Amino acid sequence: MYRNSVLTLFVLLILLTSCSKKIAPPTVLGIVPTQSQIEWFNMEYYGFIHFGPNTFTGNEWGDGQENPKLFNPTSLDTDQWAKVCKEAGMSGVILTAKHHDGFCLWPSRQSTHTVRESQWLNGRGDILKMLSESCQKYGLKLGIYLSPWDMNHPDFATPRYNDVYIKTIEEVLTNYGEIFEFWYDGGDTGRDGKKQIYDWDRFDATIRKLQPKAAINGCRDLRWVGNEHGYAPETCWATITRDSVTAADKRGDGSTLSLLANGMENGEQWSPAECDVSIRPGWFHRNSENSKVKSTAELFDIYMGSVGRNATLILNLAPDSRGLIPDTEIKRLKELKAHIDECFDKNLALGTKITSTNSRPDPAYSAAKAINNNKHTYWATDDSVRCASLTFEWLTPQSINAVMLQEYIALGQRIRSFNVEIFMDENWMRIAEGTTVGRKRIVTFDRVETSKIRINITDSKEAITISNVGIYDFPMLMTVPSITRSAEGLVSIGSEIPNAKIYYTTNQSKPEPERAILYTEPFEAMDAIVIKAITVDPTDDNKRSEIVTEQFGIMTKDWKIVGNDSRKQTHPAINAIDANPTTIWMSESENAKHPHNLTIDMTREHSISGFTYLPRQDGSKIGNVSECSVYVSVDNEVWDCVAEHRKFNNIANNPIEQEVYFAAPVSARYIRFETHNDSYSLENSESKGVAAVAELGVITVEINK
Ligand code: FUL
Repeated sequence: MYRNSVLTLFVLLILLTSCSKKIAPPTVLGIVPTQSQIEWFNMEYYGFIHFGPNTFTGNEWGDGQENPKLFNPTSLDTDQWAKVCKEAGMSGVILTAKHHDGFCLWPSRQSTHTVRESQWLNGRGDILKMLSESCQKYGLKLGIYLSPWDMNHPDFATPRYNDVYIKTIEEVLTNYGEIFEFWYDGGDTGRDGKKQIYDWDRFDATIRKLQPKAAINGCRDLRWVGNEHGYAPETCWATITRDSVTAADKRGDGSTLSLLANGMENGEQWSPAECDVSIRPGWFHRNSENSKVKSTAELFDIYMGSVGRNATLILNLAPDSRGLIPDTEIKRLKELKAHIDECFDKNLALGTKITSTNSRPDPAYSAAKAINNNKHTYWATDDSVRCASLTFEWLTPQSINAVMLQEYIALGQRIRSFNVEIFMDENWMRIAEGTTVGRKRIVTFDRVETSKIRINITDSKEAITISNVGIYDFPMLMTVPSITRSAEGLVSIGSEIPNAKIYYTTNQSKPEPERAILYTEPFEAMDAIVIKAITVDPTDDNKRSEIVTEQFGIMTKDWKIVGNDSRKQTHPAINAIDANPTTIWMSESENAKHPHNLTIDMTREHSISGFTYLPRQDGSKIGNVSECSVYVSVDNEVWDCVAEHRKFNNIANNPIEQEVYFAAPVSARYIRFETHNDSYSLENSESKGVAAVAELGVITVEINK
């Protein structure tokens, strides 16, 4: 009896000691983020505000010479900006306190080009102060964009400017509360022979001293994702080596952008991608783009392609000349928020029976930690295990179409690849796969019904850590139809929603089912045309998408090239009018020098009010024209210049179609495009002088606003 009690006590003791024995967390071999970097990453989705003299001139970039009196918003209200951002589900907002034109949205003592010199509030306003107070009021964090490049400051391109910029940093970082992010902007070295050698180390040190928690962009605490469309690539590492980016930039071989996009698996700095994109084609408000505000479906796709790919999303809103965010944007943002909420409302992984093929031998790292709604705990495998699965089982079959994974990034980013399988007909069937995971990875697939799903991590740099798994049934979003026109002039309208009805108009009226044409088959449109269309739910006429507007110019099918100064054999001039944006005209790269030109015969006279230039869309910047002139003629002999030295300022970062309107419509049969500069030459003088064109077109009809 006594012997038995002693034995029991002994066994109990052993059990107790083994239970309390803590297993160490996974070893860390790579780079991990600091607490502030994690907090920044968790901000996930925030706003950008571009506002300044450009809002009043219609330019994408000003030149610093604009009269500050132009800046005069009639009803500026930063409370409205903050409210809109808050209601959109954003966590903060970054303001272009100073854009490249040098105009300061606060009365800076370092400049004479500020709100103080404007008419707005008789020069007594301070937008930074107002926005900082509005952010406090609405519970948003504030960030600051301060362009180092300054086309106005008289000291720019002298060593003195570095001191000016530092004093400017000091002003914005001391007087306006806590700042969550500091946005340098790539920063040009200058124009017209002006070169500024920036003292980045001193700039960084000043920011760190004044706002130690602020994340700095430019491959410091975060990096630009390498495009302005708002998307991160599928493989996206949160680490990068800044020196490698600088070296790639110097080589000028075009590898910088993919390096920024993908990051580097073994990068030496923690610097996740931030996806910046504007809700409109341009960064600043202009009325001509009112019909081009991104649809809710486009915005949701961007959200999935950024937040869902281990990056953050900074979505730009451009207040108009009243100083207010327009209603269309507000409507889209609210719809986006409602859709995101609906998608993630019910995590079907919660409450499932979860098992794993491996876990560290400590309940603190069990599979259940991946679905316990606590981001500080996580499932982790043994140090030697780099490939393991989590299986989830429901009692009754569930409809699902999306899976979300989150690594426990405090221990670094580890996973290289994964896939998702469901159990069907006694077999595992793969429904999705992916590469990196990081802070958040969301994959979607066609809706399936299943009672068992398995997530296989197939490769990881170190032991696997997963802090959260979500399994969802995303509701359908009524996406807008897509409208295309073939090289033969046939217009097709399609929808990704099975059996959806599509209604359209060609007279610029609203495509309401009651009045519009029901789309049944492709139709011919050889002349310029504006098509407005909507998708309607096949079973419910009241469920309608937003209206999409597509504008096509005159068909270029019969057009001829009648003059061209230079071409590469592989890139003939005809490619500029072949209605195929993937083929380009490119001038000869040897001994290249602007101007280059291309003369088109439209074969008959048209009344034209402008022209369009589509830069190359293949990701390369070489040859994208940043300055051009346009001439027209009725007989190919007497020429009129209708656009002189027009600038496409942000074309290097945002190569979207450029529109140039003439002072008044002109009648012409011939049109000549003359290039003066290319965007690539700003960075890489060796490739200076090359011109490239994906498509050229003319504008004959204007869209009704
Ligand atoms: C770019 C700028 O040149 C654009 O104007 C815009 O501010 C964008 C966010 O960054 O580099």
